[in-house]
Amino acid sequence: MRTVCAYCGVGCSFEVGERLKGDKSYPVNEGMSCSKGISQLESIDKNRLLNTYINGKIGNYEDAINLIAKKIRNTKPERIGFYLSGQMLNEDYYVANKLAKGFIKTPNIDTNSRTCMASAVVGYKKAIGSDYVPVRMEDINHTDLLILIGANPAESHVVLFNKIKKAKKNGMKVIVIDPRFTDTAKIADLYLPITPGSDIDFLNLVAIRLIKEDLIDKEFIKTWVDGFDELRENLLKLDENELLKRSGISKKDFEKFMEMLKDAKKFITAWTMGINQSVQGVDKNLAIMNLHLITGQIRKKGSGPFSLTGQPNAMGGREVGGLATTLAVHLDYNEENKIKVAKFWEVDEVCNGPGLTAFEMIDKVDVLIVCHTDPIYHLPNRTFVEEAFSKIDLVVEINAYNGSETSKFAHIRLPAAPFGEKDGTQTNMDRTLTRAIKFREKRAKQDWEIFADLGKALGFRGFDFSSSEEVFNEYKEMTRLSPDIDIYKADYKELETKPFVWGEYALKDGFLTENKRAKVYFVENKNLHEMPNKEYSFILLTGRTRDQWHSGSKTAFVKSLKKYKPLSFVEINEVDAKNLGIQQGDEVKIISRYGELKTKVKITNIKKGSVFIPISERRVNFLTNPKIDPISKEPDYNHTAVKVVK
Ligand SMILES: Nc1nc2c(c(=O)[nH]1)N[C@H]1C(S)=C(S)[C@@H](COP(=O)(O)OP(=O)(O)OC[C@H]3O[C@@H](n4cnc5c(=O)[nH]c(N)nc54)[C@H](O)[C@@H]3O)O[C@H]1N2
Ligand SMILES: Nc1nc2c(c(=O)[nH]1)N[C@H]1C(S)=C(S)[C@@H](COP(=O)(O)OP(=O)(O)OC[C@H]3O[C@@H](n4cnc5c(=O)[nH]c(N)nc54)[C@H](O)[C@@H]3O)O[C@H]1N2
Ligand code: SF4
Ligand SMILES: [Mo]
Repeated sequence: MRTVCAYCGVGCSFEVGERLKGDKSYPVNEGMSCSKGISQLESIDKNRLLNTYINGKIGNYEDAINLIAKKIRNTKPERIGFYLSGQMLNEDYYVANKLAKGFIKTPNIDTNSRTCMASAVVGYKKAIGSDYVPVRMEDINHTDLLILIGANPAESHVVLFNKIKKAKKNGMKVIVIDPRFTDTAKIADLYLPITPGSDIDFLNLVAIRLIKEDLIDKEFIKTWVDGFDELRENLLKLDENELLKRSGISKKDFEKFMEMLKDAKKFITAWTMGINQSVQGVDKNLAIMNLHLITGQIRKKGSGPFSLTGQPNAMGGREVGGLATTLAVHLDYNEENKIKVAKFWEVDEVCNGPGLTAFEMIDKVDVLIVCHTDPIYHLPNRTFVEEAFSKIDLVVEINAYNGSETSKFAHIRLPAAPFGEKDGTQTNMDRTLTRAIKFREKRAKQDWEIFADLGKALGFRGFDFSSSEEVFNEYKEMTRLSPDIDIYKADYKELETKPFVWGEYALKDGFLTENKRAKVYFVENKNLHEMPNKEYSFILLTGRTRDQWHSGSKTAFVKSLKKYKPLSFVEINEVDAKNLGIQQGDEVKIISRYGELKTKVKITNIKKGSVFIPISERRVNFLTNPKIDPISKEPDYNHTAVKVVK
């Protein structure tokens, strides 16, 4: 028996026995795995939510579904919201999306991927015409240089990191650009300690040098790229010294970077939350794409801009249509698409969209259904989020485990079947579709079954699915409507043993825009994020540790993982600590304009003026600021001004 990991976007396959083991026959992980991935047998039964709760008391599941249906009937569609998760399977996403957009007719269905990948989604759409990741993990075996900017795969994508180390042995060079000297930085050929928030300055400076030194691919630009003259003209107006100064990188290090870039015949740039989670997240993505488009480093093996997906099925969620900004299967909202989708779902019409995104919807709905995610924990500026939740008439939480922060605000709580007890498909970071296989008796309904029950209770047709396979088959048929997703070619049974990669030839005849050409955009660092000042003199960064998964609803209960990093600490630079009279292990208060928390000091090589708190510290978002990117609506979790008080 085998199944796919329910944690990160690498999407490792496991052999299931007494223990979970990396599946040797599977091309993505070739037998590799990580500590938290294989710990999932140990956590599966710990702290499970197994009862339905109605207003805090154990209740009956059918009663709860009927109560929700009644409230939905009495609420205007635009006041109803669905808050989903990049950890749901495609089948779960599909039924929820169909129910919301096709039948209840609310476009307010968004996902925690908004807090994660939204800036990359918009970046890809603007630059190459579609939310399409044009690089695969195996490309690192065919490149000369991997630039990791704002990503820490040593902790966040462990098996990919192992692949990186292997490729490095075969000659690939690695550059890491991060304000923290991370575990990833330890293997880098070059590490650039960038000032938080200044990535666009750095990337623009690189672009200027490439143009000035004639290292661009003019033929490629002529054939395939729009917007270059404007980009060039604007870039050349910028002051190189100023850009370098703002990036916080030394002249010597920068020149080393340029040398390595020049030496590389092919390069890949990979990024994650250090880029996406920003009030200028889209622009940061575009600045990366610019480099690849002006050098022609895209659409060929071993090159390209590679957004590393965080959650196991954030990609799948984007494909199905779980973002408020798309309708379904990569179709945006327009009349033609709405008619197509309505016809497919056999309804007169679908909802009008786009809908409210994650952070926007919480104070604008009367009914909110939260599934497989914990927004009270994960949204920024938690005091505001708690206030907004407490004003919603009906909050429904669907969770497999007890004790989420959101559960404290839920009027109805429904138990769900977790990893191991459910069946379906998920898409990893490089478009690989894999089967999640149920390998034990289920103790609750799978997420999609709950949405289907709600659909039936509301009297809608089209929710009589008898298995995940049936849902998958309907979904895969729907991808025939898609401009680029060819999942209709996949077979559910076959996926059990053999993954399917969609869109392998999507860029064969050009980019995914109407004129087949990509586009470059001039972007500038407008310093829109919170800046340090005299009072709040540090920038707070937040992120992952290797052995914990977000809020720790599963990993925090695993004994074997306790020997690693603690759930809560704050990293601070040695010099900053000394100036504040703080020592290793001291308890300090971290205070922002929004809230505060106490934790213990860990002295590290983090850039001076920055501190870092892992998100396994569940209270972290009492500190974070409410700024979001104006286009992608992704929060700026990484750049909040704070003070550190002993
Ligand atoms: N162990 C573990 N793995 C996970 C997860 C988990 O919870 N635990 N979660 C998964 C998910 S959902 C995601 S989204 C991914 C995230 O994966 P990553 O993005 O790799 O992880 P993070 O630690 O959030 O942030 C990456 C780095 O960005 C840096 N950074 C912060 N600000 C800036 C900046 O302004 N510029 C630059 N260049 N860098 C900056 C931080 O110092 C940090 O080292 O991980 C996935 N994998
Ligand atoms: N400060 C700060 N905040 C952040 C981030 C950051 O870097 N810094 N990162 C953001 C990002 S990228 C992400 S992805 C989010 C992640 O934030 P969340 O999605 O809120 O984090 P998780 O702990 O993964 O929540 C998953 C929930 O699903 C439940 N669950 C597990 N299995 C199942 C199942 O099969 N069915 C159902 N229904 N429930 C299940 C778990 O018990 C848990 O409560 O956090 C965001 N928030
Ligand atoms: S690397 Fe990611 S997918 Fe692989 S076992 Fe670890 S958490 Fe799971
Ligand atoms: Mo994420």
